[in-house]
Amino acid sequence: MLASRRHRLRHFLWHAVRGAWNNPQLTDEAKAFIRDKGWSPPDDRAPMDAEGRLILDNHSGEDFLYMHRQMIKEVNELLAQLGEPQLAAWPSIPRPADHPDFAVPPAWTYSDPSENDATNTAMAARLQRVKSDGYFDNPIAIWEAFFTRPSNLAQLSLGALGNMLEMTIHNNLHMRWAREPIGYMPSPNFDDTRAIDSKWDAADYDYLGDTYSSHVNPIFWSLHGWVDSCIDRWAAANRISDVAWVGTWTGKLEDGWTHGAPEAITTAVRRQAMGAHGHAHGEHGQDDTDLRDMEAIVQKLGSCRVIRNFYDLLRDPD
Ligand SMILES: [Cu+2]
Repeated sequence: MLASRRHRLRHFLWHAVRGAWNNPQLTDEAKAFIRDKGWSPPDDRAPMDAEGRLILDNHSGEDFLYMHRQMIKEVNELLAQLGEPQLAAWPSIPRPADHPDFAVPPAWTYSDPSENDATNTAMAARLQRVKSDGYFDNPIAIWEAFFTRPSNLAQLSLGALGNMLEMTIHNNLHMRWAREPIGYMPSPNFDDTRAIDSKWDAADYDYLGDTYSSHVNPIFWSLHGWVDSCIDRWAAANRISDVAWVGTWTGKLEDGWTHGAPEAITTAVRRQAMGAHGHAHGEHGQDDTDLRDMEAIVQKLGSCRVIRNFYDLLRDPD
């Protein structure tokens, strides 16, 4: 169900829009286009400023925590309806060789045909490092200790915590547990003239390094379960029983959705999961204006070359 094009596009676009919103390369025309389609973040709330520095006081980190909490909640609801067990969060980040189920997949020879040789070589080396045992000790275990210490949590707003988590431990956990993908989906930054090819909608495209596919991978839910538990630790450290969320952006609210109960998974995806076996009727039979709109926004962002993904951190120098 999570492999549907609709759900992939929602997750991809949610990350892409907010990640690009303050990028100077994103033109006013592109922003107006996105706004017009109902996909702009409220109050221009984005995690980074025009220089790429984290903004810690605008509640955008709450959006990150809230949106993924919503995804977890909805998948758990679906699983309950299907009589399947609930998602299980990592209680702590798995240590090297500790959990056979959560062994770190081996590094591979990174070879994205859209990149040059030097970049691929550098990305392969970075991948080796992120996946090494030493990388668990430093920085992962240090980040984990920092983010779970109540005295630290009592000094951070929830939005600051969300942004810091996302850009440090979370992004790197995605790449540490990523397995060699079935192929490299061309970033719309390179190929903005065509819609994302439907071959990337196949269930085995579950690469943790790409927001188009990461949520199709079971590790995503373990990892995000740990991230989600940080909300509860933060609330406990601050003696808050009911979080007063400000950042609750989950993407465009489709018709019939309410602000009180936004949905990260569309009703169409739900219907598909619950409905008839065999063909995914939800994606064809009904109105797919939302799909076409999302595809158009992806191309617009790509034309400005502003889409970033988890794998992009392999490109960043240490
Ligand atoms: Cu996500």
